[in-house]
Amino acid sequence: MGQGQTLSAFLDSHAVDPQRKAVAAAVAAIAAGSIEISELIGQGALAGITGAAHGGSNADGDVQKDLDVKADEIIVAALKDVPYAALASEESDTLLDGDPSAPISIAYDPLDGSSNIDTNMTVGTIFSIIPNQPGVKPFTAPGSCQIAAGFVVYGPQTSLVLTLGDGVDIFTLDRKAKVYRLIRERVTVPADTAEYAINASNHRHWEQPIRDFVDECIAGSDGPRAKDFNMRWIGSLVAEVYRILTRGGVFLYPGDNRPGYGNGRLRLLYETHPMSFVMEQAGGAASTGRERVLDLTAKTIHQRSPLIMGSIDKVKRIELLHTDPSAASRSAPLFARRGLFRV
Ligand code: AFP
Repeated sequence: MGQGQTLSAFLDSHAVDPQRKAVAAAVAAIAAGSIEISELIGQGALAGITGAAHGGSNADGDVQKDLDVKADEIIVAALKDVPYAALASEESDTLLDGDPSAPISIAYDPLDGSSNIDTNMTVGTIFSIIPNQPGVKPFTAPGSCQIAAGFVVYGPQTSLVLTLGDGVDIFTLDRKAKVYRLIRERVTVPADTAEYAINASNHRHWEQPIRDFVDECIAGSDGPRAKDFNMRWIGSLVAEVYRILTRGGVFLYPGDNRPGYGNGRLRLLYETHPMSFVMEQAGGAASTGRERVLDLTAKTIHQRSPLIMGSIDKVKRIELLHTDPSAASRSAPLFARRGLFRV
């Protein structure tokens, strides 16, 4: 492989047996569909894309935006010649059946982060490819059974992050040639960094271990971690993951005590499974706080799961706070030492 190599050449080198040929065809098809989605997003209102509600809602009750539905149509059309047994889409209540004897099935979120479209922010397409076993119901295996996964980030560049089970590679769209070209090979998550991403407005809804971790970060060099941290929250999973692959850190969307958020907001089959596979393949970790996300098996297509992923040291710290609450340094109240609010 070399920098600048096209995605199709990269995939050709992978396609050495029927299942891998099907994986290569699926990735190439999703990539082709993503080029069309990228152009639509880039045109925005000029192409009638405004992020406005489409009038429908998905299985989880999320209001569907015009581009959610259009992106799903594009991906389904792109996959028409790919040998899949079933498709699971965020935008569809039920599975889309294909050829039961096909070697793979695919779960995907055609447009993640769609609430950001009208604000001209980064969105993406996420996909997970699993082996199909004739006679076995699709999507009933743990996430560790995935054979490929990745996502497209529609940002300043349109880039495809891909794992075929042997590391993570990143391709950027060459808009003139309309092909993806390899820009980063065997990507690894930087280990020790000081950045965390969480929707801090939910602080009062979190379980104690999450509060403990975030409060430690906020305490910074005045607290038990003795170092300052930085925070990001983009509201678009693909952008958070791409940043972590670039400069490390940790992303948290935990379960919380809001009604319906006991397992967080993200969906297992087409968000947390694929992102966890990518993160582990890049030398990071992905957990619910109590267990490895890739050990989870979906009971329903749109099942949610907590997601805590990124640099291993941060994920392990958060898991420790779940298993050993005494590891928390709650004894040092946030402002006591500085006397900032000393009474
Ligand atoms: P939308 O697709 O509805 O915009 O949700 C995006 C998302 O699933 C994920 O991409 C973000 O990380 C997360 O939701 C943001 O959730 P909050 O809006 O609760 O912060």
